[in-house]
Amino acid sequence: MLDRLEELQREALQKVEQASELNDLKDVRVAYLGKKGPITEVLKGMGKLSAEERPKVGQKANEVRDEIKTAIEEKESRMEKEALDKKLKEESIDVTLPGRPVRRGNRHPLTAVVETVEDVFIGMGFSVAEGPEVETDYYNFESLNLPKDHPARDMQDTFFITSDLLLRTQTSPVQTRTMEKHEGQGPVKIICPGKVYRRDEDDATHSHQFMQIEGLMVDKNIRMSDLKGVLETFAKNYFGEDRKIRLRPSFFPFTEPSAEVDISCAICDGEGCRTCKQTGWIEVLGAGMVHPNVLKMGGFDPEVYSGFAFGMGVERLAMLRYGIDDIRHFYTNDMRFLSQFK
Ligand code: 2NM
Repeated sequence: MLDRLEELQREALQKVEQASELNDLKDVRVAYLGKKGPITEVLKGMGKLSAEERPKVGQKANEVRDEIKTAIEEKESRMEKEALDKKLKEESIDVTLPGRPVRRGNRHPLTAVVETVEDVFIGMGFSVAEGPEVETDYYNFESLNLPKDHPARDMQDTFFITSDLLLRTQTSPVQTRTMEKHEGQGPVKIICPGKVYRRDEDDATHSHQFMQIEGLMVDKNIRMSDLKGVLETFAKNYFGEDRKIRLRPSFFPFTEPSAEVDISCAICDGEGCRTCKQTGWIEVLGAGMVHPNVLKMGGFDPEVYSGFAFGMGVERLAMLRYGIDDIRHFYTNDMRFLSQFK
């Protein structure tokens, strides 16, 4: 019987050795240590043994059972540990890996230009004023000294919503609205950036929707030289320290006198090139002294107050700054274009 027990032990330990999964060990446990297993059988048959043999066989059977049990438990815990190690390794995260870069957007080039121009004028003490894009005939035309029969009011040029409501054709109505708020008390120093609308055929240089920045300064003793100084400071800040400006006589219904303002070409430094059409100058602004009628309608006494105003196209500023040849690029939302302005 002792031999039989040793044989069982060898057999069981070998099977433990060969077990490749936890289920195999379970089988070994049931087969050798279970109630119907061979060791239990041996113990049951002990009654037939002599008093001398009985304790020896009993002791051996207990030893064999303990050895098998220990072997199973050791292997079990080893396998469990291996399974856990494997899982941890497979599911581990390398926290030292560099992150996936977040795609960074950028401002639209027109927004960038507006903000740059705003900074220049804020630096000279101006505030930024905004107003509605849907305007009344009064604010868009009447208050700006554009009489009823003026060609700019033509259906050809203006998007009318009703006979009295329209999409503003300039940002000047914001300036009348701001003057009204000041109730005849200076100073007024504002710039008005924003979208404006005109019934144009779209081409490389025209769009039915575009952006303008207009400026207005009203106070006592404002003169043409103040306008020149402010615009020269703008030209130098926006286009470069070496820029010069020149004023040519012109006409606008809301200013008198009026001028076209040229800035010396930043590309050829005034020598003449393709961009300035060999003139050395680039036309960038319209400007003038605010017409007395406009001051009056804004609530200011033209005998006491005077002012200057100016206006410029944002697309044109952006096209000159970045060398863009077609205005339609600004509105087609092509990422190949837009992502170049980071
Ligand atoms: C321009 C050119 C000249 C202008 C005039 C006014 C106002 F409201 F004071 F009458 N705002 N903007 C003005 C003057 C605009 O744009 C080319």
